[in-house]
Amino acid sequence: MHRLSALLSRCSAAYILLSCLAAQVSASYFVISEPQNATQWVNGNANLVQWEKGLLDGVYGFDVEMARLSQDGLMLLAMNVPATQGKINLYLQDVPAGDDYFLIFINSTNGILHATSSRFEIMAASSTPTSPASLTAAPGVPTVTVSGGPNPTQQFSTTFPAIVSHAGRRRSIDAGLLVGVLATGLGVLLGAGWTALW
Ligand SMILES: *[C@@H]1O[C@H](CO)[C@@H](O)[C@H](O)[C@H]1NC(C)=O
Ligand SMILES: CC(=O)N[C@H]1CO[C@H](CO)[C@@H](O)[C@@H]1O
Repeated sequence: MHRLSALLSRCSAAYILLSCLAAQVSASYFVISEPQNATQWVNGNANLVQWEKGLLDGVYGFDVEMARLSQDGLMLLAMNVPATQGKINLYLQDVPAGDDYFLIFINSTNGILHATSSRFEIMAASSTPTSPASLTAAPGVPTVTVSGGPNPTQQFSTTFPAIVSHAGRRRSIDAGLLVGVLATGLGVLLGAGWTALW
């Protein structure tokens, strides 16, 4: 966790900076059960991501990001993943091989971190995994395509539809934000007028 916060605090993209400022770790039960430490993913394949979480924690969805321990930068993989889904597949394309990858489940809007995975390995296309336990892609769940390495200017590869259960809350937050923005704008206008008078 310490390493992650160090990593996040070093990141520079404005959007990530916002997450860094607000970063908080949610306290509820939330475990990424796949990939595990021994998991080896191979480029050119769909690979399974699976999670378990508390039912009553009020988390209906999250954003999936991937990072490396040895490098700065995040890969933004999927936004608004429905929590009840339980699993998604990641299809890898030209992702640099390395044994220091981990997944981050976060709400990148408010910066609340839900879970991080164990460290796992990504292998070059057509490599043969040596670990016996690597699970194959699950049928009937969405597959998100991931290409390339960390890139600070990239957007989320896939965005799922907005999570409906939060619609009411989001509207009220937006209203609050709007009032704040209007008030700030008014303040700036008043300030400008004041300066002009003098
Ligand atoms: C992230 O948090 C915001 C604000 O609390 C909320 O409106 C949004 O639905 C959350 N994102 C997901 C994917 O649940
Ligand atoms: C907890 C953990 O990360 N254990 C091991 C996972 O695998 C790497 C090598 O791939 C080991 O260095 C870690 O000790």
